[in-house]
Amino acid sequence: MPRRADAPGRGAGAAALPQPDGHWGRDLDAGWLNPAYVALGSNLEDPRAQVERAIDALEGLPDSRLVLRSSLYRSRPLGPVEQPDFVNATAGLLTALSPAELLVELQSLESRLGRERPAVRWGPRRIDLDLLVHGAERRDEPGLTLPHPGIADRAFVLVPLAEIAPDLLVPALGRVRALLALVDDSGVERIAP
Ligand code: A4P
Ligand code: MG
Repeated sequence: MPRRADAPGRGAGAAALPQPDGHWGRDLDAGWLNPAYVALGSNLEDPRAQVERAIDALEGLPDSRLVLRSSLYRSRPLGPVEQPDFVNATAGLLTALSPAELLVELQSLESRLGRERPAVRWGPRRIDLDLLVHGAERRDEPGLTLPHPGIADRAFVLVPLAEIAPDLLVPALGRVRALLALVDDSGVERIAP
């Protein structure tokens, strides 16, 4: 079950975040908030602890609130590199940060959590934080593509995302539950609430 980030262990209902149809509401401190979704992955040095630590750290992002956190999932590695299984999860935020500002914050969090750039593309890593969706944003710029280009064919993203936001409309792609129905999710297994 998806969990409200401020109430670990309690079910929260599926679609607690608004659809990405633009600005959502005004927050007294932070200004206008957009829903944003983040994918987390690790397959080095106690991956489960790495992902849990990273989700906890999302609570501290500036001008943002962590609203939803998925369960943790073990997944078979995707890609050409032989490497250990991953632990994956997703989180839902409400944020006043722009997409570029949020990506900078996620990358700085990766560094603080000890991420080193993998020696090979798609290689093993201690922690990876990808920005999946930011409101209704669509962009393809050096350094930032939205929605994240890997969403539609990655069961290790769609399974945890469908847990917290099955009705989320991923810009230009469709609803999460429909995208999930199109992928083979047999290599993704829930391991912790
Ligand atoms: N970038 C562009 N758009 C975005 C975005 N929306 N979110 C740029 C995050 N980053 C974005 O990312 C490389 C560059 O992508 C950055 O410079 C950023 O500006 P990175 O995190 O530095 O490097 P990476 O993660 O090694 O590369 P890449 O291509 O993002 O790898 P992926 O796609 O993250 O795949 N198998 C399983 N089961 N589970 C996994 O989590 N992960 C990977 C890595 C491979 N296989 C996996 C998993
Ligand atoms: Mg990445």
